[in-house]
Amino acid sequence: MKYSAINWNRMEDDFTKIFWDQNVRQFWVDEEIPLTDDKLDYIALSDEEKYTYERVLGGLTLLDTQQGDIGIPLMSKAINNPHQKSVLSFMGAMEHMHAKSYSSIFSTLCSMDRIDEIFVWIESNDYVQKKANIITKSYESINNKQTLVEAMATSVFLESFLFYSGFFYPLFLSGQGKLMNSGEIINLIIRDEAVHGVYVGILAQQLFSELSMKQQETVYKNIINTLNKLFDNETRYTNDLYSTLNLQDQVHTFIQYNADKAMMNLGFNPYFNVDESKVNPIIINGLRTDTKNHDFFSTKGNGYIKSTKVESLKDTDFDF
Ligand code: MN3
Ligand code: MN3
Repeated sequence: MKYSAINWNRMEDDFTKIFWDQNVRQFWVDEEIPLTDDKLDYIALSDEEKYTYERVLGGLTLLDTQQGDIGIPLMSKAINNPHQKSVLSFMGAMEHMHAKSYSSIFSTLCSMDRIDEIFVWIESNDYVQKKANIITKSYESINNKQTLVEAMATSVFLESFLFYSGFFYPLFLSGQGKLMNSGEIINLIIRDEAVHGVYVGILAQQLFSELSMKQQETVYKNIINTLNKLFDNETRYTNDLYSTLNLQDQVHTFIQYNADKAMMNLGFNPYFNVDESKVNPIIINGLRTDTKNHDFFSTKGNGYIKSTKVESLKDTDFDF
């Protein structure tokens, strides 16, 4: 057996180098974003708002932990292309950065006792646990090309759909000028997840096209089945988290909108057919990270001033 080294001068596909570059350009570190200004906003929140904000970030922490620990390594192990493995590993490191950044927010806003309560809640909430279970099972079932495509679809659901039930609340608050610095971290994470969802989606589409018609039918059916299972659970999760604030209906619409995006990242038709006009404009506006990253002089939504060249993701970055 011969061991081969990665050669970046001989690429095996025509898109992975673009994604490597994009991931590197977007690199950021949570500690470089000042968060202390959010403290006063947090204190002014009602008990219900504080509770929801903390649980929402707790749920997001679990998803990032899983994606970094289990999802990305298992997908990477199952593919052979060395450059694709590199991009996945880079993305995996960022998942750990995301997970850590929520802890930075917690340590700025909450007492140690409150932080401990969040992590106890993560382990005791049935919906969060069920979601983690569905995702982990999908990754652990990888044993051939079909199950790899299915796991990659689950991964895209995580990146492009499931995160958004959590992103909703920080976007909702920062859209009203509250907790803007934490909102900046959320924006950086959203920018990363957008690239992750597109990249894993492309890998899944390539493998899917190599399957026979019959295999494709089965795989598609399994993917839709997973989507429905995750959506059903996500509906219960958002009812549980958001109904005290009466935001659950808005969140349902928003996650359907994002589930459609996930389906499109996988090269499939939208499933729920919820377009942008149905989503609260505050949230849609908050998703647009492009207007903030170049303005280093404003204090609004601009905590991040690392000297690495920061460029927003454009649709044209993904024209091949
Ligand atoms: Mn992440
Ligand atoms: Mn990700």
